[in-house]
Amino acid sequence: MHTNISPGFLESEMEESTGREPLFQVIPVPLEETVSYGGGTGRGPAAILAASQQLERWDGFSEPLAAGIGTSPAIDCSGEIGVIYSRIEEAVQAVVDRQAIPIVLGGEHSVSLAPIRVLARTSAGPIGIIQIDAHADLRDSFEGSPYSHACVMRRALEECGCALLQFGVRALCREEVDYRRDKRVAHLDGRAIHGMNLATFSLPVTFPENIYLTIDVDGLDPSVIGATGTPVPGGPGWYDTLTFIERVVAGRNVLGFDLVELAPRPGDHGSDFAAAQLVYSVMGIITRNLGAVREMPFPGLTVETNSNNL
Ligand SMILES: [Mn+2]
Repeated sequence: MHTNISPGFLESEMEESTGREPLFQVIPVPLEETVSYGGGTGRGPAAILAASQQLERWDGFSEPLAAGIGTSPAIDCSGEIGVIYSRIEEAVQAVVDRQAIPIVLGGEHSVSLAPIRVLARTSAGPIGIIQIDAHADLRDSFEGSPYSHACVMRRALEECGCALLQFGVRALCREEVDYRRDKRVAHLDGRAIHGMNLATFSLPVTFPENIYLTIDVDGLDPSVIGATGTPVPGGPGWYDTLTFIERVVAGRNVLGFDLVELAPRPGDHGSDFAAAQLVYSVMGIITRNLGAVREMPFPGLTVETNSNNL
């Protein structure tokens, strides 16, 4: 049953079907169940899809949509969390089966466990998770639920045996600090990133080749995306985040990614648009890493040297 009344991602710019299967498949998951502070994440996917209509095809380097972007009907998020996970896993599995890249739009961060389960199960080797987040999400249980958004990375580590690198974390509880130390979870926290030249960052050579990227929008500084349930000051900015993603993706295989926790609020189109742009920019980074599209950087600030105009 088709229940998705939102437009497809960047549908306004998609041309007639080329007969080729799209490389990217967007799966909207409007889950809002365990959010602890401000609500509204259930409206995140629709807001991102709406904002994506305003994106330019050109992302600054290439036209990622040339690789094809499909959008699935929104996942039914009614019922028990286990049933919801099954529905998400089924949708993700269908994308993986045709060797495309699933992109899950949350919804609260709990949704990430479903694509991680599928990819950990189907990947040839271990997968490494790159988590951009203000929070560690490593609690064993939160407000009575082991499937709370505050526990999602703990579940991914324990259920799926993934490696993990956290980026931008700056709000932790003692339990999480201890767990990170005991499990030797790699992390570049908000304070460490400040003033760091991320262009020289490289993942440890031992980090898995197959990676999954999970972007909690509260990972970025609230001045970039403020529309989220639990904003925390001191996060990485726009270009720091993109540079970091370029560096971790380089030479690796991105199996899928998600963007979660956007909680749209009246009058703040900027947050919705930044979230849509971030999704599209990550598509661009992936396609260029694959060599799937022609790369042609902006000329930058080069001054035109036509002497007739001087
Ligand atoms: Mn999170």
